[in-house]
Amino acid sequence: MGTKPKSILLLVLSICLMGIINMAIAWEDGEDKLINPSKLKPFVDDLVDMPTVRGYDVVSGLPISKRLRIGMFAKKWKFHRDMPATTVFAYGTSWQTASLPGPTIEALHGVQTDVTWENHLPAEHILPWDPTIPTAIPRTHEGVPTVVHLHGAIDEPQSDGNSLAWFTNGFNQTGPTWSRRTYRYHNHQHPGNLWYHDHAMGLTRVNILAGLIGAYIVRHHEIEDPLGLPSGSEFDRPLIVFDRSFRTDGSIYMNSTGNNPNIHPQWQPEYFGDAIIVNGKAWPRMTVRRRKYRFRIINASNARFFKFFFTNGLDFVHVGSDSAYDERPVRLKNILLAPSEIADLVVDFSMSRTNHAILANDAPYPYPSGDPVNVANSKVMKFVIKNEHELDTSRVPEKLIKYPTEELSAASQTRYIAMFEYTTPSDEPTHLFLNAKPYDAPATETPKPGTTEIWNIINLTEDNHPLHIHLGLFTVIDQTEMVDLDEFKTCMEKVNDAVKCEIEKHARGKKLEVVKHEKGWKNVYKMQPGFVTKILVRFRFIHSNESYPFDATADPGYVYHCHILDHEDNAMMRPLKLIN
Ligand SMILES: [Cu+2]
Repeated sequence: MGTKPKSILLLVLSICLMGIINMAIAWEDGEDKLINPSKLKPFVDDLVDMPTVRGYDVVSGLPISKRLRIGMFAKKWKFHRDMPATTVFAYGTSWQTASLPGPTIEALHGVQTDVTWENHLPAEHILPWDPTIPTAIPRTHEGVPTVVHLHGAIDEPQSDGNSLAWFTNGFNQTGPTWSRRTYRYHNHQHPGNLWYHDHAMGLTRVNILAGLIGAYIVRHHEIEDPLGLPSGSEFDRPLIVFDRSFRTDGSIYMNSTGNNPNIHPQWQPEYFGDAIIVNGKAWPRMTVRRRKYRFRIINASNARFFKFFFTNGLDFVHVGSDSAYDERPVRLKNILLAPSEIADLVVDFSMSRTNHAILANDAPYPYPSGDPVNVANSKVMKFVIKNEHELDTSRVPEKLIKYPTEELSAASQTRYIAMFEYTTPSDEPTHLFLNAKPYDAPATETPKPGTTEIWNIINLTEDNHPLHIHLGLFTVIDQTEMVDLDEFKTCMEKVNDAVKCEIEKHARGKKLEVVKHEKGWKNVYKMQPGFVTKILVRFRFIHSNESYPFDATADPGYVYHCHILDHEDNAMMRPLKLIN
């Protein structure tokens, strides 16, 4: 007797408490109830390692090529201890093993990896879709179009993941440039860091936001082992970082109303989320030993730049940028990473005077003149450093890898690439173009295989755009501010010809120095607003200086684009068609 009223009281109390907790972690955004990220406790989930898949077999001690089957699956994923599970799209060798990010593919230089990318996704997308931007639309309006691009790969056009080579579940429906089920990755290129991700026309921002990303490493043991860098799965790890917002039911939140809904019902110029996710966990923690670790950090955000630093002052030693090693290591206090850029870093925790280090971020968003970071998105992850000192035989050598360089005078062609943003009279962006041309206008960038070209990227917008070129790698020569920008812009809007608009007369403002750790070979670079950035693009291998062993002129060709995914989709992307 008497226990009944007590248990009712407990029930009422707990309902009240749950209501208070719910109010504390939820906030309203129109119809959507969102999780307030500043109320989620950071550093409570352990960092997760993605499964590893070897892109080669070993027979009698020798590596031989291998064919992998990697699927895309809808499944539930737990981003944070205190959040309900989230439906995501994930890559994996099976539904059970699919992960976010997908498995890390380990490839060997000189050993071919074939991958059959299979779409097992449901009929409907989990995120909003905007049919008014240039986008893949299946005939039956059923299925999620996908296609996989291996970012940083030097391979034939048919395996490059052309945006219009998309396919739906079971290859049921395919895009106009689709040609094959199995992609061939030769791995003839220099060792380094790549990543695979979706690239479907007009859907890249939502397919990647849903989770279709993964790391791919090309290793070359004869060249890399003597460097002595931290190695093995414990001390050499990819960290894939991105930002997301969630509803209280755990689902990924993306605003389904555009900033100009009369023109584009859904499309927004930039997606930002406040929860920072590393290897699929929100603000994870990792216990490390007092020694050196190598982290291959990939920024897989749609639009967020990260400026990473350690709150306890620990240094980064930068050893590679994007897919290529630096010539020499560079010691840094912070590192700025645009969407899709990769930083290959060594961190020596034996130098830490504290027993923990928080990896933090202070890049405004949009970059560089947007909002400052807040409590939630200024934190990335926490390293808990063990006390015991230990013998660490790994090292950072004085010299890493030097690739053949080239004089500007060797360039066979000079091109001008202008970045345009278009807005309504009230200054709301409607779309962005490269060279004022839509994606489906005939290719104007048509280099010859084996050559080197100078590209001048003219940023006429107010934001920094990370420009990514497929196939070719480049070095950044210089960045020069434009003077009398309005006059030049007015001319460009009328004539759209940088030479006729006297670019040389305008490109004579202050110069920005290319920072030491970004002087090597890159495949994406941050194009400063109001500046002309001169790059030297090489359409042959950087390590051997040899031309490609495959037909780079084949259809459907390649692309180059802004890697802010919301820009790329609408439609800051142009064909790159090699010709003989
Ligand atoms: Cu952009």
